[in-house]
Amino acid sequence: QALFGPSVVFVLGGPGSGKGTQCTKIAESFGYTHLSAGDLLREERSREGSEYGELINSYIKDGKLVPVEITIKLLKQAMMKFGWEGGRYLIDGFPRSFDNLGGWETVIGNSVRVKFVLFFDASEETMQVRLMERGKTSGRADDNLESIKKRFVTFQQESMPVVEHYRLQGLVRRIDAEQDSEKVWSDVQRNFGPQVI
Ligand code: UP5
Ligand code: MG
Repeated sequence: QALFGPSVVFVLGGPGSGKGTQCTKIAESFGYTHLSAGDLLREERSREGSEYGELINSYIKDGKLVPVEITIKLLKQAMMKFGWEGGRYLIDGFPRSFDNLGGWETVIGNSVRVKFVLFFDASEETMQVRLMERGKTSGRADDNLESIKKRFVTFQQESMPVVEHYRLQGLVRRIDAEQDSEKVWSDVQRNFGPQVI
């Protein structure tokens, strides 16, 4: 394990489980830099001159996982930009498949320490209601019923096995994400007290 490299907390959970909402709060309160893989992909999609724009757009709309090389490149670039040595990162929404995990291990491997995995657990019913509500104003290409259903399938088939992989390593801290935001936040905070940093 790297001595001075960055450390990361992976934040996983289904679409609309509240990852982004809680990561914003964690970043403010506990001095982490929040990197949402989805946000990085959406930025890259709209970046002038990006060679991946079209590709990213079609994967996101279909609720499929963008090829890991692209996601890793964006994550690594962001970590270099905000500071590699000693950086503390919340990586939101990655790794979401074994293929993602393999890419991480190949490119990043032991140069970054994975402290733990925060897992937001919520039912599809709850997540669907939240995403449909957000879809009224979000402008996100994937906040419609058809894409949401596809995102759920991808999450169950590809992402849950990664959560299970980390659970077997004793790295997963599960949060009941069905609760209202304030309650979720109070549970989340317990994982970032001085004793567990
Ligand atoms: N809300 C939040 N918490 C609430 C609570 N406790 N009670 C009531 N409402 C709550 O929250 C979603 C909505 O719910 C908001 O309106 C919020 O106010 C409300 P949010 O915090 O945004 O949830 P989050 O889990 O971040 O939902 P998000 O939609 O971002 O999850 P996804 O995982 O689907 O989206 P992401 O941006 O990570 O990925 C999008 C797509 O990018 C993927 O489907 C995939 O195609 C692609 N992608 C990759 O290919 N590879 C990657 O590594 C990452 C993404
Ligand atoms: Mg999000």
